[in-house]
Amino acid sequence: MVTHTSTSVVTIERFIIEQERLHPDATGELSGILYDLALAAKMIASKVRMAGIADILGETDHENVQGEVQQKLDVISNEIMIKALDHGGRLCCMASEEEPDMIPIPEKFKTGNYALLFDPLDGSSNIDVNVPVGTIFSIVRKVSPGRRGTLEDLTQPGRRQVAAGYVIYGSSTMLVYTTGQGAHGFTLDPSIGEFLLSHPNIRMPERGKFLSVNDSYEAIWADDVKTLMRHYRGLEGDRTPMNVRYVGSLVADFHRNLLGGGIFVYPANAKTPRGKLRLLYEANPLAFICEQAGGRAIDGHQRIMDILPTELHQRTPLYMGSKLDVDLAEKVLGGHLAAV
Ligand code: P6P
Repeated sequence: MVTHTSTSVVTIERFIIEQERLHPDATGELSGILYDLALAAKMIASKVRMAGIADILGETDHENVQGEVQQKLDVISNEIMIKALDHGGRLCCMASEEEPDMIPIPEKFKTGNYALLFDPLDGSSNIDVNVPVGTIFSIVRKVSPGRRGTLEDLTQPGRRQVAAGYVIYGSSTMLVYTTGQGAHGFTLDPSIGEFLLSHPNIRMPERGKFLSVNDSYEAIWADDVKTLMRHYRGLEGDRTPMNVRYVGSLVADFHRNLLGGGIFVYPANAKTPRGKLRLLYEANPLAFICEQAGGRAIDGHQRIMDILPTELHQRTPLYMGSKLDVDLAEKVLGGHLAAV
C-alpha cells in the first residue's frame, strides 16, 4: 500500500510510476494511458471553468445515442478525450457515451493492448447552473485477436477492468483512480497545472450518512424498492434515518458518498425498467473504485462488476456505496426483509 508523509508533494505522474513499480512485468503502457487521461482532464477542466465566459454554454442542435440533447461542452469534452488518447499507441479501440458505435484507432496510428471506455462529461445538463460535472473512464485489456479492437474488447464484465477513475469538476478539480491497489485522489493545483496527491488510500465509511436518490420516481418504483427507502429513512427497521443529498450529477453524488459515507441509489422503475445509468462507462468504473475503497455496488441482486454485458450502451439499476447500506439493499430487494 502507498504511504506518504503529509508534507510530501507527489504529482500524479510520480504516483503512477510508483504504482507501476508494484508490477515488475509492467510495460508502461497502462501508465501512458493514465498520463494521457490526466492531460485530457486538465484540458476539459479549463473548458468547464471557462464555460461561463466563452460561448460554449448551452445546447447543440443534435442528440446523442442516448436520445439526450448534447450540450456544447459534451461535444468538446468528447473530442478532447478522443484526440488525447487516440495516437499514443496503447489502445486498440475506445467507446464513449457520446458515440453510437466503437471508436476505432485511426489507421495512421499504432494500436496497443488496452481498450478505453468513457463518459466525457457526465451530468452535463447541470453545466449551465454551475453544478459539478464529471468525466468517468474504464480501462480493460484487449482480448480480441488481431491488431485492431472490436466490440468484444469493449463489452467485458467490470471485474476485468485493470484501471478506472473519474474527474470531478467541482469547487476544485479532482481525479480519483484505481489500478486495483486502492483508490487514490489527486487535486489539480491550477497555479502549476499539476494533479497533486491529496487523498491517498481512500476508505469509504462502512455505514453512510447520506442517501442519494431521486424519489420523484417513487410512484413507479417496485414495492420492495419503496420498502428499502423506508428502511433508509428510518420509517421501518432499525436504521437511523439518513440525510438525503441528491445533486443529479452522478460523479458529484458518488464523490461525496465515497469520502463521507453514503449510498447512491438509482433503481429500475416503470420509465427505465433496466435502470438509467450505463453499465460500461458509469456503473463499472465507479463500482471498481467503490469496492477498492471498501464499499459495494450491486444492481439489486448481483455485483455490478459481475454483470456480463450484451451491448455497448446498456443500462443497469445501481445501488452503490457504504458496505452495510448496500448489504441492507441486498436483503430487502432479495425479499429477506420484506415489508411487514
Ligand atoms: P435523474 C445525469 O444526466 C445522469 O446521467 C447522472 O449524472 C445522474 O446521476 C442521473 O442522470 C440523474 O438522473 O433521473 O435523477 O435526473
